[in-house]
Amino acid sequence: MKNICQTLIVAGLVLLAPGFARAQTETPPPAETKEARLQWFDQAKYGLFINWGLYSLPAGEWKGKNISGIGEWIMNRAKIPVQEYEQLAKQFNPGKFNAEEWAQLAADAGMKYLVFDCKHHDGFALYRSAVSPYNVHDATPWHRDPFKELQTACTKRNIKLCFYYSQAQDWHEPDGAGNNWDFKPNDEKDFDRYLRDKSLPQVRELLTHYGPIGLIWFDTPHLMTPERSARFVELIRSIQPDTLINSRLGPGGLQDYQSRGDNEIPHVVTPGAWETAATINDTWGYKKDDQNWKTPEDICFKLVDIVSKGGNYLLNVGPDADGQIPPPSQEILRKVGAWLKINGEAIYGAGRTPFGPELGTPMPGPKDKRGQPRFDPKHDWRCTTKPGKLYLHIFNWPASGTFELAGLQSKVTRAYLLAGHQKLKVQQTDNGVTLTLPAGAPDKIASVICLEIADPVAKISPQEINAK
Ligand code: H79
Repeated sequence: MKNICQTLIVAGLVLLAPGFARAQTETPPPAETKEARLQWFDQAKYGLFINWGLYSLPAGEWKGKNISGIGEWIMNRAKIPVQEYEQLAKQFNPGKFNAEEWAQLAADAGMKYLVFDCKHHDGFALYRSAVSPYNVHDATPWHRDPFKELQTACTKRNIKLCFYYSQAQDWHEPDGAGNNWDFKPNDEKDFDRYLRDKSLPQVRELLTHYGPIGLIWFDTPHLMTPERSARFVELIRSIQPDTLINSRLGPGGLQDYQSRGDNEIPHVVTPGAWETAATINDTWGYKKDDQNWKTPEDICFKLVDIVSKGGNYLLNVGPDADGQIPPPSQEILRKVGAWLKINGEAIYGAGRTPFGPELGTPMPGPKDKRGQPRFDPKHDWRCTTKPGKLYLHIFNWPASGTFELAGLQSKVTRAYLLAGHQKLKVQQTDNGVTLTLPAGAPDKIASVICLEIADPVAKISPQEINAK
């Protein structure tokens, strides 16, 4: 009997072993290719960026003077000495901070990832750091770790937790880049000492103590070299090989995806994985006088425009020093979120437009201030795609009662509004299709029409695929 029991137990263990081994490794194996790493990012399309720090206290004003420019740059713009700026930490006590509310706002807004500013150029860490006492837990009367709280709140809602980290500029450190009002100029600093003693160890902490990190958003790679970039890449891949790295780490080759210029949306369809990070007013960090809010219509247009060109939209809010995301920001985000509730199918995981003329017209003449050819954009409609489907996002509802889609050669099998699935009449000719529309726009932001087509990828006549 004993022998039989032993045999059964051994056999059971052998049978259980594969499942047991799987249960032990909670995280899936690392993605082998960049494309596999990027899968969630391509699905996600829309993320919340949060610039929050000591700069939220002065909120654009220093010693009674308005300091022009973006709010989080106040230390640099007013050349505030480190000893003075540091004192702000003693006042940082955000009684209204609530990670659950922030994450819920992102969820209500339809955002799928959240990028939290864990250390901006001012050098102050917004998480509990053992590397430097200049951090939110140890240097403020608040003694909390907002990044930890956000980890819990985001995990609950299936929002990918990500962080911004200023790897090169650090105005608090003698050897960090950027502060030439307290310290030596950049070319006389021991920048490698700063990387070794603060920047790399803090990135290590952030990748070790906060669970899976979706992406790291590096910025302003002053003094970075290919060799210095490689140290970060090696560190990141050794701890969390699936974490995406944006293109502002430094020279040494594109890591995982391209960050476009701040607030820059390309004019035309753009290959590869890319993201536009942009402000909801004119600043990233909170500024009390900046009330120049973009409208929900504008944010929605930018989201659709970016997705139709192949990118992601990382929209920023600047919470105030109490920890409150300004109510106008919240209202805008929720309005776009309500639109996404109905029309999200045409955004999440959707592909680029197969057309082009709807984006606008290239113009002759000198390049613009970003060095791009000049372009006269159009705002009437945009197109996104899924296999066998075209989504037409109509921003300017035609008064004629019909919508002409020139150049579509694929047979349309069904046409309907995403809102309410109301069917639309389709007339197909050699030149494309004509849709008969209801008299008024069903949605005041943008009405989305789904065309189901007989081909997985739409066939378009060549003359309609310009502007690319
Ligand atoms: O976190 C946000 C910005 O603080 C950061 N990137 C986004 C995501 C950023 N770092 N540098 N810059 C943006 C560009 C800085 C431009 C400047 Fe200026 C021109 C700095 C000094 C002159 C603008 C104008 C800021 C101060 C005056």
